[in-house]
Amino acid sequence: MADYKPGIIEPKWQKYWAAHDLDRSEKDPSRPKYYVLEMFPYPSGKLHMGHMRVYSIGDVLARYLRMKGYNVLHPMGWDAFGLPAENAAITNKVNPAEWVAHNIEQMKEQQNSLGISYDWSREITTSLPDYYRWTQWLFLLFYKRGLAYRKKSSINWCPECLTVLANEQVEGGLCWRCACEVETRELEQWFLRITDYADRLLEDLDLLEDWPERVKVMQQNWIGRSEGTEIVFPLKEFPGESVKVFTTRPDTLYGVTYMVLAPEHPLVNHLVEGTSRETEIKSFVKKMKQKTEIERTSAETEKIGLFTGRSALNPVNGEEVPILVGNYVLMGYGTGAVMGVPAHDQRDFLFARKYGLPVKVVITPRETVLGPDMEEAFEDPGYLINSGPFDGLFYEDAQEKITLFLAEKGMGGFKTSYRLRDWLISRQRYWGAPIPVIYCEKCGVLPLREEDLPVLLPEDVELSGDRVPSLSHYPSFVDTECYRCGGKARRETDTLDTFMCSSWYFLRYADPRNGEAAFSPGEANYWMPVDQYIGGIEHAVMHLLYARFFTKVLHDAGLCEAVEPFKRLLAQGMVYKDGFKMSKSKGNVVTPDEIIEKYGADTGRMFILFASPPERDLEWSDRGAEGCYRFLRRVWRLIDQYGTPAHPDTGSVLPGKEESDLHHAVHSTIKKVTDDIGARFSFNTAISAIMELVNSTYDYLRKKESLSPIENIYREGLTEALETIVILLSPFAPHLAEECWGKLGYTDSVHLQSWPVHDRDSLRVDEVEIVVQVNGKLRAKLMVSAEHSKEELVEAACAEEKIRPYIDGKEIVRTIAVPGKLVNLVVK
Ligand code: ANZ
Ligand code: ZN
Repeated sequence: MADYKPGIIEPKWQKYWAAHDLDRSEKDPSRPKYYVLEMFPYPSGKLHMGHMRVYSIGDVLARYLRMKGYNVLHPMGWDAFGLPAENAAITNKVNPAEWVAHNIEQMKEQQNSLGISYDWSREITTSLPDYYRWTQWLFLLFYKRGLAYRKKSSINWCPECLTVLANEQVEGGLCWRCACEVETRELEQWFLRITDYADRLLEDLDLLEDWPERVKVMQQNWIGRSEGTEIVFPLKEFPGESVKVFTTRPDTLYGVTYMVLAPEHPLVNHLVEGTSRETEIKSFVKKMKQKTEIERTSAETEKIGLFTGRSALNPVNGEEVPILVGNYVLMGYGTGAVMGVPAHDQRDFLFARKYGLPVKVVITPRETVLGPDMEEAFEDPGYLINSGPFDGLFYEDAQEKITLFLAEKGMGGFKTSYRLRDWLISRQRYWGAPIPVIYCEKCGVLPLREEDLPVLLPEDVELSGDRVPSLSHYPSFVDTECYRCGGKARRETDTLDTFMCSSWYFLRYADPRNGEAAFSPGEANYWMPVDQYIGGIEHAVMHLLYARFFTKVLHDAGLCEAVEPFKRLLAQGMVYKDGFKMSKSKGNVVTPDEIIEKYGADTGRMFILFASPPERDLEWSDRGAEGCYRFLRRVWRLIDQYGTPAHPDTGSVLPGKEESDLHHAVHSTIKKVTDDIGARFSFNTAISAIMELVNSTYDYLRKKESLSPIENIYREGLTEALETIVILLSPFAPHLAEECWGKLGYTDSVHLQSWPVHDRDSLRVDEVEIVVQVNGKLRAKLMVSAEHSKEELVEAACAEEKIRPYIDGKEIVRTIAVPGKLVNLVVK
């Protein structure tokens, strides 16, 4: 009897699959397509368990769907630009391009040793000119469509990484990468006008039925649409001039007792110029500009205000309100100015108490009248008082009436504000795609022409200091000629944010070797959208939002039919060990290499998929891995012993009760595994179903063997069981399954087999149809096991898709279950 030796069979089959191009995919309109995509990695050089988990999930799907008859696209590539490569290059004194190339080779080898079925003919690397020329081309496309622009702006600057960070890259005032404190600076920067797409990015979340709700909520909050009113307050000391505020509570306009401007508000200087407060205010403004928004607005930060000595006039009653400058008002939101209503906003209430500003009640619940001794703001719904002609109105009606009144007087109107800002894409770093723009002494800012692409990164970089100098240090790169006037020009030396590279890579996979275009619409439209995208929750906002934005712009440009890039999204959980996230600093890392070495890739894949559903966190356990290894060995022995033709084949026995039980086990397993993988990604339960089938098969053999002679075996039934086990196992343990398939006498690949279909008749024996009623009305019929208990019947009824809409969000007050007949759910 041969031993299970993954160290020998795994490399053997990996070579075989590669030599036979088993995972190649071509456009084929005659077959339904399925695009499975795992987020491409940054080429750090080493795969970790998190990688192994995502790839295992993607690979099970890809292999399963191929066997189901889909034309599957399952590509892999490298998100290779960015800071880590640059830093590693400095540390190791190697060129970033070389470092990246070397790491890619290593990681690819590791991926292959896991038996992941990628179509390597479609591999892409974002730092190679054949890719980044199209990233540059896309920048030009955005520019032509008015979606890329340059402006001077105060930006988040990381003093450690020496680069600009997008707002999304600042977490709690700290750089997301190096966790050092972020500063604010003024620089000319390139932006993409993502705010033009805010509404569509928000509304189209509704199209994404198969995205996790929490990811959609995160995107929603990030976009942050808010409907309110803009109100114009004339300035008392400067007739003809005014300041605008954005508010969601125009109904409280009569309760305004002060106004606060953001430190960066353009009016601040003007208001205090030449007054006694000038110095104090200017130094406050300067100090505030050095802090990040997050710091300034966090709940713990004390709200500070300084009086300017100037006043504004309330447009509805002409009342004078003092103007302050405050740390908590942000220039980037609304208009950068707020009206203070201490009686109805708790933040304003605390602020007013602190600075001795009056509190004026204008909203009251019907019965009570709130007095001046109130202890907190009244933020609830109510009716207007002290509000002139609007007294007595319910607050919501007042919001509309007051806004219309203001609009009529030309003093305001309805307004929608967004939290989302335009996307800052320039980085002052070497290792990125150069922004394809030149500055001519005569002609000014000029985007390059398509034929000038790619703008190549210079390769002879200096690796002496503590960072690779930015492109501005390479005169041979900077100095150029203007294509329009032939005069002297200078190249843009900023590079593109790497999130731009990853915002369209899924389209490039559709047509990766195209030298004439980023991709051809024919290929893209066949493969897109990605049917299943798999990756970490850390990309819930930035990457996914940017990719959605790019897809919409490309759609508008007529280059792709899809309006959303990712039909279905799976955010996989984290990998833990001993209760902590696996990390070098915790010293609890288990590497894929160790696992392959010890048990083989198949065991590693099985354990990862068996230990926890994909969205949940996974706790690594050596015992669990050991268990999976033992299971695979058990399968191996089963096939080795009974699958080989060496075993006496009688073929003469007729099927009896045992045989029909085994047949039944085979088909109910097929059904369960198919449902679990295909409909629910419930890989762990699929694996345990296969384990049970292996047990049932051993049970059958044991019973038969006890009735020696062993010729009692019904060969046909046993073969069916063994083949089914091998095929069902093949997406999970592809190498072992391939080897076993050979032992069963086949010469083709198990991965080219069709996925089995369960035999309905064999299951019907003990399945019965029941009707499900909700409040006495027939809503569905379903097939259930005849042995279901009352509880199981109710459970099955509640889980039925057709029933869900009738019970979701309702309370089930009573259930009636009659086995073999019906379930009635009484809901309220
Ligand atoms: C007066 C008022 C009275 C407000 C009241 C609220 C309650 P959302 O819903 O998030 O859009 N605000 C406006 N611009 C601001 C800025 N740049 N920095 C800080 N705060 C700002 O919030 C809108 C509310 O946030 C606005 O409505 C404004 O305060 C404040 F009883 O105006 B409100
Ligand atoms: Zn010129």
